[in-house]
Amino acid sequence: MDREDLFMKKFKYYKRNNPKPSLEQVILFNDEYTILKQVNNIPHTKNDPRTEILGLKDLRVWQSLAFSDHPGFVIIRNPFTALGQRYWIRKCLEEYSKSPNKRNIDIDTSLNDWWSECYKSGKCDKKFQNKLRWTTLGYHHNWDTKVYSEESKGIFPSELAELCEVVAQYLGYEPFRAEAAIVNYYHMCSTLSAHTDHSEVNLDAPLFSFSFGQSAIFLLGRHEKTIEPSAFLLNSGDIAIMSKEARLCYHAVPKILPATKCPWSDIVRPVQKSNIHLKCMKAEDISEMNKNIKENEWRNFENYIAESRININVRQVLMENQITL
Ligand SMILES: O=C(O)CCC(=O)C(=O)O
Repeated sequence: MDREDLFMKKFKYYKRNNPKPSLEQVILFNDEYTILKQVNNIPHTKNDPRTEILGLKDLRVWQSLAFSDHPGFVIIRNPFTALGQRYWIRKCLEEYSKSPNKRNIDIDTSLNDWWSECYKSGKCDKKFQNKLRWTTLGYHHNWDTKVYSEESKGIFPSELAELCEVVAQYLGYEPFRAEAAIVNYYHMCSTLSAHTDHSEVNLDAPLFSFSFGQSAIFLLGRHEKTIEPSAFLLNSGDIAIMSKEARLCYHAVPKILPATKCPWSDIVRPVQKSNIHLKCMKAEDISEMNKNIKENEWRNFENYIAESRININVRQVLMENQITL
């Protein structure tokens, strides 16, 4: 007898709308959670000088959770500032969505600037806006062959690589080189089916997954779909890391849920030039972060994220000493 696909069973359960699934078994990161499960807070006595310009809070207040049932899986609970959330949401919409990054909409259009095109007529073309489902950065993920190649590769955004470096250092996963990313754009009815991420040559390097906007139920299973997955609620700003034993586990997103908190709307404080110690930071980087304080600069992005979720999924492709594929 075939062994039951318990992953699919759970996926269908959380996906359904009528009747709505119970969220009783979903692992929520409220304060009671710490009593129920193992907490793995990494004490940091020193901040990293890059945090503020990357839109991150001081490392000393970050909260990371590890799970005894899922070794290698870690969640850092929203370490982003409100301004940082705005910065990364805007990057994904305005910049990472431009060609030559690859996008699902490339089949239908050759236009470079999807975000500007959405507002071409002066008001938002929602139908066109909702067509963007993914973009790929760095080594482009090949959805058919699942094989990366040197011939299909763009420049990986340096700020995103630096963000991953700070998170990797915090967790002690060094050295990590961000070389490929998928940015997923979810609407309220979107799902992502069960899969493993196994295209990378380097399957020891962790995978960093950043969530912004509306919340998601994230299912994490094991190496076979016959094992029942756990359901986690990912909220805006949460970073999920799949490392070690969890790196090759099945995972999926069966449901997007309305966010109960909108951390991108919390009080925004400007980044002060005097706080930035990084040698490579330029005045433009600070103003790029601070421009989203102005409501008129931020409004269109806020409207998008009020009904959407964005996930940035970053991988190292090559082995530590490898230069090309
Ligand atoms: O959206 C998510 O949280 C997961 C995305 C994912 O698994 C992927 O892009 O491979």
